[in-house]
Amino acid sequence: FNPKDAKLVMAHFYVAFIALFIGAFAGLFQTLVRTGKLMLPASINYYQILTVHGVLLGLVLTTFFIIGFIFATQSKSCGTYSERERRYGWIGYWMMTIGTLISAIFILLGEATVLYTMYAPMMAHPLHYIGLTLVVVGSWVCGFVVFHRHFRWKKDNPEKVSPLLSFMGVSTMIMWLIACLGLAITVLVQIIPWSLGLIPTIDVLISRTLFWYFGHPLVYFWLLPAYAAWYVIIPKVIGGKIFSDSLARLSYILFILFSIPVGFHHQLLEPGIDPFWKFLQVVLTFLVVIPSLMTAFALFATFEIRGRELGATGLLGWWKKMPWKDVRFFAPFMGMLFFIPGGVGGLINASHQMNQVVHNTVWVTGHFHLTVASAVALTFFGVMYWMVPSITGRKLTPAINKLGLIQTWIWTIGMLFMSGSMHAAGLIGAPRRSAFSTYAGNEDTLAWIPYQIAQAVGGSILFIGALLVVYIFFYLAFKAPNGQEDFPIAETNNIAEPVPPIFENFKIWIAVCIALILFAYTIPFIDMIQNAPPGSPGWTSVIGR
Ligand code: HAS
Repeated sequence: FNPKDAKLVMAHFYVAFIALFIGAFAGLFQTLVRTGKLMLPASINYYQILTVHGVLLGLVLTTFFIIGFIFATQSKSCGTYSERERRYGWIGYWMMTIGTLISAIFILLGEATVLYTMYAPMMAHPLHYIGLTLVVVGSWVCGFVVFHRHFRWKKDNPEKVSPLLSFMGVSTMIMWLIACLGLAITVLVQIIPWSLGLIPTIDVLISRTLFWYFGHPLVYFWLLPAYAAWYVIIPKVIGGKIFSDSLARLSYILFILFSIPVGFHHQLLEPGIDPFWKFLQVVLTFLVVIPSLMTAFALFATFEIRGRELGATGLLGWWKKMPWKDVRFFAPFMGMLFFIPGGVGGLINASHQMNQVVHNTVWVTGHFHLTVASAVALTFFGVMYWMVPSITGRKLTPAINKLGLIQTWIWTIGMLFMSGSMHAAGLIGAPRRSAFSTYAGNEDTLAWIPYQIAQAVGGSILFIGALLVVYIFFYLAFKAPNGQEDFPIAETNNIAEPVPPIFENFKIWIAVCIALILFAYTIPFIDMIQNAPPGSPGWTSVIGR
């Protein structure tokens, strides 16, 4: 692996794992506060640590790890970056790092206690938003590096199908860029002028709608790199092949198309949006489930084909043939298992009537701890265990492999307790995003307490899991013995259909994606602007209605 590319990748991973270390402390304190047994010192506010937790783990850890991962897999599959591409990679990295530091300072000063979702009506110090803008713009610069490397490869190999991992990196970044437009508009046009005092108020509905236009694809920005590992890395780790290159590409194309025009499923209970458009976006939400079902199908097929090669029989005979003692397989596999209830929870959330039961309860927190904090996080850990030694010229020793297996079990057990009790408490009405309160000894509230204690037990176990993975990361980066570690990239099964050339034509998919966005959002936005209540003229003064 090219050492200069390795340096760039590792720089991203250092920030990601430092974010995990600090974010995990904030998570532990949150679960303890919610039991009612721990009081934070008066100088620290519950929402401040909730913001630290959400921003560091949901935004910083993920974005830095994902960009490092895409750089590494692209450098390996397309060949190393040119000096110029690498220079831009570093520019993007420093923009993101400086942006993170600025935002972190204002969160720690208590000037930006607005949670990771940061939409109006809560307001932070303008520099917090400017810091986050730098993070996003830095990630775009990195995105352009990924595009450039991909199309340079295409130019050098005009007749060939592009490497699958690079295709996946490009698809992820296309979706990310289009999604970020919503965030950029609300932050630059509404929120920053408002927080600077240039405009007195802003339209909260428009701000939230623009945020969720971005917020839902954000979750697929987290998911798609994990899917890349499931489709391309895991088959190699188990000694098999990719079930179908075309199927994998098609599922990424479907994510480009359907990830974005679905933001209303986060706003189903919000007034001011016509039910027809909510219904339409719920239908589109169910369409974005299809590529995940395709992924599940492809994974089962991969496991079964490999199992049969090794002599397995029957429907689930493959189970006995998998390399359970190899953390590179075991950690992502546990992530896959978590994603089954996580996905089912998503379907429940997206169903309009059921959303009324779960919205704004701690059920939703349980849902995203199964998806991003389990399926995605365990896959990232599984990748880190081999990627760090592989690109830095070290070895994943048997002892560290074993420690990784223990870490995966700790995370799994902690999450079962924490997320399980979050789901249960949510169904009996426990709100999300709230510090401990018995609401003056209300009976319903008292029923939540045992679940909140179970959450704290799970949260404490998870905290140990987080410390362990951070330790393993730094050990692998600095202390593990020198050697060679495999960079596992699977080949495609030769019985699979060849990739249709249209799959590589991103222009078509971007055009369809934009058409779908315009269809799903134009009339609702016209409605919102026309029906903006008097007193929400921040929007008016900017647009000049
Ligand atoms: Fe979600 C809220 C709907 C997926 C994250 N979601 C959130 C929030 C986050 C989040 C962070 O409709 C909270 C935002 C906030 O702060 O307010 N979500 C969905 C749907 C899906 C979905 C329909 N979410 C995700 C993923 C996330 C994520 C992925 C992060 C990575 N979500 C919602 C809705 C809300 C929501 C509403 C708003 C709720 C509210 O009211 O506020 C779908 O994409 C899920 C599809 C997934 C599947 C599972 C496929 C299974 C696979 C594994 C196969 C396993 C194998 C191993 C092969 C259908 C691929 C098996 C081996 C054996 C032996 C069995």
